[in-house]
Amino acid sequence: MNLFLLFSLVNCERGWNHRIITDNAGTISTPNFDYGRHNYPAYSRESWLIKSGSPRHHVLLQFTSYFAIEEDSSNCISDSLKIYDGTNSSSPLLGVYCGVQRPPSTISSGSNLFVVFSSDSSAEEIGFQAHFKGITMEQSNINPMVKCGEYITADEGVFYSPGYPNFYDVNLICMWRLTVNVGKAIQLTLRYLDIENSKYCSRDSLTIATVQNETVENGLETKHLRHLCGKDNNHVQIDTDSNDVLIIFTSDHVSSKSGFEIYHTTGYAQTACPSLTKLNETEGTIVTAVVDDEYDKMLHCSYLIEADPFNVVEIYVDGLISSPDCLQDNLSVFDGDTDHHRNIATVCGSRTSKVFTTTQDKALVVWHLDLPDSTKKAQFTFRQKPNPFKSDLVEIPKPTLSTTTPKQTFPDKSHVTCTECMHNVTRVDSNICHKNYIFEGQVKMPIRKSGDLWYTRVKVLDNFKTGEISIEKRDI
Ligand SMILES: [Ca+2]
Ligand SMILES: [Ca+2]
Repeated sequence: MNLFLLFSLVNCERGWNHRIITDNAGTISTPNFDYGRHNYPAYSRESWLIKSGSPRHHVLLQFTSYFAIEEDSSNCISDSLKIYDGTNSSSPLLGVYCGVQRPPSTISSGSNLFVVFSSDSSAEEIGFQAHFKGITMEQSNINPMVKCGEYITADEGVFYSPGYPNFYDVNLICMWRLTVNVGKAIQLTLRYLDIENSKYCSRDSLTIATVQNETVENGLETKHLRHLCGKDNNHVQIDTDSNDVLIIFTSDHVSSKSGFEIYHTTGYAQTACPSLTKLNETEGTIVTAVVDDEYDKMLHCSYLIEADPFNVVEIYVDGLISSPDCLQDNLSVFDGDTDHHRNIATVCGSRTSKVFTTTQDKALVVWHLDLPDSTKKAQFTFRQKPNPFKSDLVEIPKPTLSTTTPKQTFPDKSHVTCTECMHNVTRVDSNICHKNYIFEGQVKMPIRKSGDLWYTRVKVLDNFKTGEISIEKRDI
């Protein structure tokens, strides 16, 4: 009995087994998976972050027929498989699964899919096995008998679930990507919706998401607006703030309904650019949004350039056309990540060939137009370069001895106790890299000389960031 208790306790404390998978294709399965011959253990804590590694590739996850997870009467509380559309469990939930009905093929709207499996203390089953691979939107249609999904660039139109108004097929993944001109925002009206209903829309679902960002580093990033199933004929209107929208319809291998009809049109966006675009590449060129003459809203686009910690940012404005009045239109560069930092420059009119450099590893560039029109635009190039004021070695002032203190000589010993302590109280903040430490310090001697090395101790009186400091100066 004691032995059993001890064993349970150890298992209870088992941590999460988290994996990040960047392979283009592969297989995941529950612990001990053996094609039905073994069950997963109690207290399993497994997660997989599957990354397609490319903004063009979505993650497709397809389950084999070996699927059994303890089923309970309260929505998979005991043991469960959860699939999230993103990088972690804060991302939108696509489904929660237990029992013996295997999940539908699942696709990420962006470049990442997060899969979590957990089991409780009793009643284990054979678990699951699923194959994953990175696929493009063109490859996403997994049912060769059904044509579905397409790129749409028209400002207005209608599209339907396959076979509408007849029942849609089983085993579908259909993706529509609607892209219109910058400055416009896509509006959707769900004229008809009848999709097999399930908790969390885990079986059949319609997902509507906007494309937020496409970078080599982070892949395709999306934001869910809706994850729908069930019946709704109220002509729900969804006003996105984006000119780039993804709509994904998936169905599992049983039970169909008559699907959906979506009308799409465009309005003008509140702003023709995202409120904040983050840029962390080594260098790049940005051309701000060009709007058409009908666009009549204020334009305010912010670009945050994040350099490596030992770099600063150089910004080269080589194309600017705006009103000559900087109060109406301007391009502003700030020495930090917000507009509360020092304003390095504000330019307007027709200017070329201006170079600005930050003193920090972040720069904020803001492009503001009170009255945009199609002639106004800005172009700038950013580039990271080493911070000339920053190195691994922290410089401190050479200690000076007060005239009342006799000059010390250091015996040839590794440890020296000065007969008379030397003190040098000084502010050292101007000699310390601001990024790492913000403090006022009191440099306290004694200094110990060992070979060419001098050491000093710093007592931090008032620091704003936690951490320790050790100061070393060579070759004094
Ligand atoms: Ca269980
Ligand atoms: Ca279904």
